Amino acid sequence: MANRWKNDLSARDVTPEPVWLNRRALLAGAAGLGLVGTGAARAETLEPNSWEDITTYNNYYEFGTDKGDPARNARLLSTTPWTVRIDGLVDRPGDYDFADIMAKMTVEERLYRFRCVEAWSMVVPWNGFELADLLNMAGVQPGAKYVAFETVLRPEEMPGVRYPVLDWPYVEGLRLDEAMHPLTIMATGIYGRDIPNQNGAPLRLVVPWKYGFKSIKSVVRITLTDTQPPTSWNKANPREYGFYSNVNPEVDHPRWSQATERRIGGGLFSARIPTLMFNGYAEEVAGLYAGMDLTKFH
Ligand SMILES: Nc1nc2c(c(=O)[nH]1)N[C@H]1C(S)=C(S)[C@@H](COP(=O)(O)O)O[C@H]1N2
Ligand SMILES: [Mo]
Repeated sequence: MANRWKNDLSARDVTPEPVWLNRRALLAGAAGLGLVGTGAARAETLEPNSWEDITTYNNYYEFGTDKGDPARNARLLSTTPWTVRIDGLVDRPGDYDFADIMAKMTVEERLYRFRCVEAWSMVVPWNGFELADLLNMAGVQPGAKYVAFETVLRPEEMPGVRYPVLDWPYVEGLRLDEAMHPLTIMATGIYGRDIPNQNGAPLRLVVPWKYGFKSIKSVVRITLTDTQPPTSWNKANPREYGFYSNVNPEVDHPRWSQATERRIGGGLFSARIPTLMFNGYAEEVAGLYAGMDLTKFH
C-alpha cells in the first residue's frame, strides 16, 4: 500500500495555521499589537513538554493508579514480538505483526495538545501514522460504523490489574468517521524515539480533540463493528464518562469544571489556561458533530 506520509513534513506543517501565526507574532515581539486572549493562550499551548514530563507523569492503570507508577512498573511489559489482531467488518482480518506494520507505514511527527479529564494537559511531539492507513490496510467493509480497541492484558507483567479499578482489559471505541479522520493517529514514538512502555508501547491511539482516556495504550486488537462498542470509563461510571468524550469547556465533569486546565511543566507555563473547544481542533473536527447535542452526547 502507498505510504501517505512524507518525511519532509515538519511540526509546522501539521499544526493548524492560526496557531503558528500567533506564535510567530509573539516570538517577533508583537504580543501587544492586537494579540489578545485566545491568541496568546493558543500560542502558549504549543510549547512541547519535556521528555521527562511526558514519560514520568502518566495514566496507565494496569501499572498502578499513581502518576509515577507507570514509569516505575511498565518496564515489566515485553513488547517484542507484538501482534495486532484486526478483525470484524474488514476484508483482510488477521494478526498483523507490529514490525510488518511499521515497514509499511511512513512514521512522521505531529505536535498535539493532550488534555486529560483530570484537567491537566501537555503538548506532546508524537511520532506515528494515521489510523486510517492501518484500517485501509485491513480493508474496511461498507457495513462498519465503529472501531473497537483493546489493550494487552498480561497479569504477570501488569501489577495493577490485580485490583478491579477497571474491568480489564482496557477497551475504547470511536465512530468510524472519527477513526478515519486525519488527526487520529497510532503513535509509535515520542521526540523521535520509540514510545516508552509507560506511554503505551509499542503503539497507542491518539485522538487529540478528545479527553486523554480515549487514547488507549498498547493496543492488541482493533475490531470494526456496526454497533457502538463499550468503553472502559463509561462502563465504570456512565454518568461521568460518555462515549464521545470530546474536550468541551462548556460541559463540566460532574465533580469538577472542565473550563480550564493546568499545563504540566515548570516555570512560566504551569499556570491554568482556558480549555479550548475540541482541545483547539474545532476547525478540523466540529463538522463531525454537526447537529448533535454535545451535552447529551458527551
Ligand atoms: N490501557 C490504558 N490506556 C490508557 C490509560 C490506562 O489506564 N490504560 N489511561 C488513559 C488516560 S486517563 C490518559 S490521560 C492517557 C495518558 O497518556 P500518557 O500517559 O501518555 O500521557 O492514557 C489513556 N490510555
Ligand atoms: Mo486521563
